[in-house]
Amino acid sequence: MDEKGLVCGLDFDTGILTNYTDKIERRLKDMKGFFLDEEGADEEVLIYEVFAVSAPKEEGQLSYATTIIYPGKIGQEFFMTKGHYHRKEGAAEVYVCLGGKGILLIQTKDGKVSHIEMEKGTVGYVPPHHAHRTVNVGKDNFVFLAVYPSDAGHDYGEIEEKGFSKIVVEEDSVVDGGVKIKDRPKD
Ligand code: S6P
Ligand code: ZN
Repeated sequence: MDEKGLVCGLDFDTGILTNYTDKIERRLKDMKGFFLDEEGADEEVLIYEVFAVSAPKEEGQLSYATTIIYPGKIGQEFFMTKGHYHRKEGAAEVYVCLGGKGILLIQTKDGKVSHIEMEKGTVGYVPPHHAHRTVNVGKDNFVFLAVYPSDAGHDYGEIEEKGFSKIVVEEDSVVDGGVKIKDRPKD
C-alpha cells in the first residue's frame, strides 16, 4: 500500500498483494473442530493464508484481501476456510477468483446453503446476512480476491459451534472429479 493507501500491487500468479498490511496463516491447529475428522492429520499443516490491505474500520471504507487455499484434505473434506458471518451483518462482499478451482458456500441464517463454482475469472457475490466459506476442490492453489466494507468484521462463533449445513468432500463414487457437496452429518 502506498502512503495514502491508494495503490497496491497484486501478483496474479501467487495471489500475494505487495505491501499488505495484515497476514494470517491458518494451520490445522488453528482450526480445531472445523473439520469433521481430524484424526491422524498433521496439525502443523498449512491450510490457507490471507494477505489483507486493511483501510480504517470506518463506515464507507473498503478493505480487500487475497486468500490462498492450498490443495489437500482433512479426512474426506477438502481444505477450506473457517467461514464466518460478518459482525456487521448488513455487510456484503465480492469474491474474484484468480486461479485454481474452488467452491464458495453461502449460507443463510437458517442454514440454507447455495454454492458457486469458482475458477479463474469467476466473480461471486456474498449478500448481506450470509455466512461464507471457500473450499479448494482442485489440485493447485485456489486463489481469490475479496473486497468488503472495512467495518464488516468476522463472526466465527456460530460456524465454529455448528459448522455449515453442507460439507464438501471427495467421494470416489462421484463421476465429476469426486467432488460432492452433501449434508453435514448430525452429531
Ligand atoms: C473477509 C473475507 C476473506 C476471508 C478469508 C479467510 O470478509 O471473507 O478475506 O476472511 O478468505 O476466511 P475466514 O473465514 O477464515 O476469515
Ligand atoms: Zn467475509
